[in-house]
Amino acid sequence: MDKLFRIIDANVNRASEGIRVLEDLARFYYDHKEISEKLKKLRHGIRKGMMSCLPQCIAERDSADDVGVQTSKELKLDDKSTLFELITANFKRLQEALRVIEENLKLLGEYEKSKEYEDFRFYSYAVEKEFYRLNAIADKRKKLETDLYCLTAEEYSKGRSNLDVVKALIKSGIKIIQYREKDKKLLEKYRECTEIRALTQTAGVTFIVNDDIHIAMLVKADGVHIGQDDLPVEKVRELVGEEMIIGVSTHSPEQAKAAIAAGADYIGVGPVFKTFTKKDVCDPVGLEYLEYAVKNVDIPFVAIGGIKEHNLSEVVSKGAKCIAMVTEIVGADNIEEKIISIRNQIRNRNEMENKKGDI
Ligand code: 3NM
Repeated sequence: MDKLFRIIDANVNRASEGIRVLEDLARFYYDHKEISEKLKKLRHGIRKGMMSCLPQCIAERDSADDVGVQTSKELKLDDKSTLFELITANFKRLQEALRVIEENLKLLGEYEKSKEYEDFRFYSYAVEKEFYRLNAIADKRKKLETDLYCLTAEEYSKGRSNLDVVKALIKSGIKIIQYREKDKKLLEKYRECTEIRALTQTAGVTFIVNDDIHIAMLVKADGVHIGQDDLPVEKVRELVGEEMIIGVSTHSPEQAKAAIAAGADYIGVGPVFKTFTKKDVCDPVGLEYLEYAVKNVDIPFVAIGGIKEHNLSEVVSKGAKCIAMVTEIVGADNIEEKIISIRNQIRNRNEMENKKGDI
């Protein structure tokens, strides 16, 4: 029976090492204090629970003659290429090790202790779920990193189709495109979104569908954007899952707080200026709400509403990192030239603001 301590020893080490990998990811990669603390406590609990039998464990340890080492080296089953794989492998390592400890403790007559390890295992399942959410949020944030967010609006596109506009946007290097089309039939919207998804997928462009959650899901868009009168964010999350981006239009600090608390991945902040593109939107909230967002909103947000080349610098100098524009871009004679010009302005204005900050 002493050999069982050899198994327990190997699995306490296996579990602790697995947790270490995860703990350091939470701490240094995701900067997530809470999850990193939970893992640390779990690691200590697993080690501490075995302190009483540590002498037997050490006595039975014989890593030099471990018959599994060579096989592990040869098989290369532990190769990983994504963070997701790394996270999954280490949670599985942890949970499998805990199960082995549990079973062996039972054989050693340590039933109560085995139940403690069962609790650790169940706790690890809960932390695993939180960790995946963290990973999904990081992936979504990456997809939202850009300076210019473009939306379709065929009625203002100077006779060009939504698809033509999308092609021009992609060619110009736009990284986020939202399909927004209020007046078309569902089937037509679905068909257009299917084509846009294919184009954006190939180009590595983030694709977001306005309002129509079912279309976003069917075409496997990266996200869906909803307004204040649409389904509650929590319910949309239930439908679309953790991986899909949910954006919410907000027009006041209260709406921003509510959207963030409900789990929005980004918010629209606007309308900054008067706009005729969104028919049922409130009066402009001016730059005041944008200033609030810059100071207080800690998820990505996009400034939107009436933003044109001539007033762009005001928005950028207030600190907006991502600007959404509809008519200024889809209605331009030459979309590519327009985008180059807008981006130059954003860059120049940001450089100016940074220099001011350095003085
Ligand atoms: N959402 P343009 S304003 C789609 O404030 C949209 O939530 C807004 O169009 C909001 O750039 C708006 O042509 C329309 O003014 C923006």
